[in-house]
Amino acid sequence: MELNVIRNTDPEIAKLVEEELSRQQNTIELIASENFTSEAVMAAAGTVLTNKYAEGKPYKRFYNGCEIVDKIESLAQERVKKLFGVQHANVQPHSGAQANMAVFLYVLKPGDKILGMDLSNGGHLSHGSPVNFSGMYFDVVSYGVNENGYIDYDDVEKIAIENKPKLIIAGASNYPRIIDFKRFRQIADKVGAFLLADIAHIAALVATGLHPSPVGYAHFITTTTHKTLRGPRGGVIMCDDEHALGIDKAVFPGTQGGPLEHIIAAKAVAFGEALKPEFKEYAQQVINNAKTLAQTLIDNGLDVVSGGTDNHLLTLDLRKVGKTGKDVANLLEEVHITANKNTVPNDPQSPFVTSGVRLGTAAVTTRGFTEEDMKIVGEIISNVVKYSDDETIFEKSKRMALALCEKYPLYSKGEKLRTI
Ligand code: DSN
Repeated sequence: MELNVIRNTDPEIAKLVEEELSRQQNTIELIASENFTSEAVMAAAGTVLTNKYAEGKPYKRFYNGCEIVDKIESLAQERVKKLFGVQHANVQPHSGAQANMAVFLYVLKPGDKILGMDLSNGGHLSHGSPVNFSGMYFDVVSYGVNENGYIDYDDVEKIAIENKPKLIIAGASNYPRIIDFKRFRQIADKVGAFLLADIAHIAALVATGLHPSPVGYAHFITTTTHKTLRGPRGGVIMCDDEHALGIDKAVFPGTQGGPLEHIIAAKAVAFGEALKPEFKEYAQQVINNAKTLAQTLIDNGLDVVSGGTDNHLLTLDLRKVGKTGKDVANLLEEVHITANKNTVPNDPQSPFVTSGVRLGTAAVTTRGFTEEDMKIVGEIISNVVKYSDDETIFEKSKRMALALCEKYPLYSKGEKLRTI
């Protein structure tokens, strides 16, 4: 990372950026929605493109001087269309929540009914949570998971038939199993609903064929670009040509002003990286690492929601050991592991305390971690959960975590960081 320019003009901010780099370097990052971009993606995000206003879309802008950013945004569109095999893509949404907001604006009127996954069962804020615009402006019904931690599609169908939503949302922030988009479409067709697939978490797995694609089933697909997909922070909406105009208008002028062309350039770089065959190896390793981590925790006598994982994440269920997600996430931070507390299905604790910790492997896999490393990570987590009062074990856990951080340096120090 090139910090000299900032250092010369704003040492205060430069120092804090350095501190954050050091925190990332010395932490095993298991927050399931985070990743480490390549240096090329990061560099693209820090270019002169940040100076350009480009309201509108490529070759149909409201301001002059857009001939270069037109080419950049078109390239980003073409690459993401190829990556997912879709007819149309809008790469302007600033985030996943804004991508969802634009889809809602296009298909819904205030007060219309939507059916999404309940936040406490693994859904996302923007899928109808009462504290989000989606829960305030629309009439929300929710589905969850059964006692085994799986989506019960018969139950989703029953709720849909009873409530006749105008939009059904398939997708989650914390669901470790394969999502059956075909079944969701059958349910949507039965009640005349549109289907939105929010693949923010599993985007890289879908792009590489390691998770079934919603293309051909969902009317709209939204994703973020910064989770498994390993791009800059941002969102994308994909759909068939018949909805292209409506979706584009819902993004601008419907919900956003000028697009962030520097971020769009970084998205284009990330899509280019994801189109390379090596990216599939990365995505497969993400899954292998998550499975190994889940199995190591289970072998150590701990519970994992749904008994394992098919994708990049899993949730440790702490009810049996009588600890809270909040406490364990804080303990993990002390031993250089970052993860977030998360509710488990039917959680007796509040969302501020929770009985679970969500663990994801996208970031550590970028760093180079393999199954052998994940076994060590699983041992550290198990020790922290089971023997948090034992000073010797706790200190040993810290040393083990730091040794892994040393083994896989980040960015300019890190030859092992996967850049493709
Ligand atoms: N907050 C993100 C996550 O952690 O899953 C989703 O937007």
